[in-house]
Amino acid sequence: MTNYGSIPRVDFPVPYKIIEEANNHLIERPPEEHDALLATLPLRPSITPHFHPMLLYKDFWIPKFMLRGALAMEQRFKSRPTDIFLVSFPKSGTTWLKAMIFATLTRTSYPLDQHPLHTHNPHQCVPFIEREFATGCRQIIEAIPSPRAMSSHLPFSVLPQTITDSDCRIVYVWRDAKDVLVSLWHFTEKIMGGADKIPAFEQLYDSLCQGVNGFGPIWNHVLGYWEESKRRPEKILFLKYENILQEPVKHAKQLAHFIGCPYSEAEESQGVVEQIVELCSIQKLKNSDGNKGGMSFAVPDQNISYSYLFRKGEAGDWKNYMTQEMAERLDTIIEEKFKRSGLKI
Ligand code: PAP
Repeated sequence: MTNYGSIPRVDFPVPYKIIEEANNHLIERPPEEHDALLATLPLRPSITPHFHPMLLYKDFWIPKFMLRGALAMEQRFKSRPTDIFLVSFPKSGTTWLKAMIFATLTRTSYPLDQHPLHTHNPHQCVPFIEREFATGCRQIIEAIPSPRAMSSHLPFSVLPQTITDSDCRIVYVWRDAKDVLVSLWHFTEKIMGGADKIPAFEQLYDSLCQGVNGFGPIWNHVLGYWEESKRRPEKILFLKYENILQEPVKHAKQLAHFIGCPYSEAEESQGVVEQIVELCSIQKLKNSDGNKGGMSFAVPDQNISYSYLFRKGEAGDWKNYMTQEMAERLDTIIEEKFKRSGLKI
């Protein structure tokens, strides 16, 4: 892969600007070619009311809207060898890793004190691929210059072959399912406007334990990428949220190396890695202008403020929401599923 680290990149636009500017002329009719297939799949309402109904596809519960986008990508998405995909189960560190990837790729394009991450949400910098395809934005994705960074919540088996069979890189981040659940519950509460408007925490917990929630079962989501990362470590970087929290600088270097723009010795001695880590820290992002306002994203017709994506950003908050018994039950379910894989929770 090309090494971009030493090349000054002066023109690296924020993809969302392309999306905004292109709104009037590049958007196509949302794809409908798979609607007949979608109509045949088992359907369930989502336990989190802001999600679209979920369809059972290849043993995963995928929000219908996202599945429509995923299937459209099979024919319509043209990958490039330099593409980078960040993939995650929702609430596992997506926003953080989007910031890290974008900041790493663009560190020579902007002075860090004027970096777009001060004024834009990481989701504006790294588009969510199945969402863009579901809303007819294929041409916008094509308009992004290389190397493109994009994201997905799709399980490995649902990713289009144009990605899985290509040379592009996948960064996968996973997180303790107990904290994923707490984060999801809070996010849902904010979107719906209060705890009284959403299912009780215990209901959400049960649905996660049963594997019936958006993009779940969570264990199979993680295992799909784990197995593939063992087969092709040069293609999939498998990261854990809690490990990045513990050693952010080490992981920032690993990430930069993996996506083809390693830090030079000069950068390391000048403290650039630490500066990138700081730029992407939850404290910095939470207080930046780009993340305070209310913006609509992710799913059409929903007003999801970017500020909802930043809460505590810690490991172990589940202790404030779950009994020991609940924690052990969920851990045991996942340990059992991971048993033969070599992966430890
Ligand atoms: P998404 O799937 O909807 O994009 P995602 O970004 O994966 O959400 O998850 C949000 C979680 O990441 C939140 O966790 P919490 O609710 O337990 O606090 C959020 O606080 C956390 N998060 C966001 N940005 C950062 C960051 N820069 N560093 C660490 N954690 C972060």
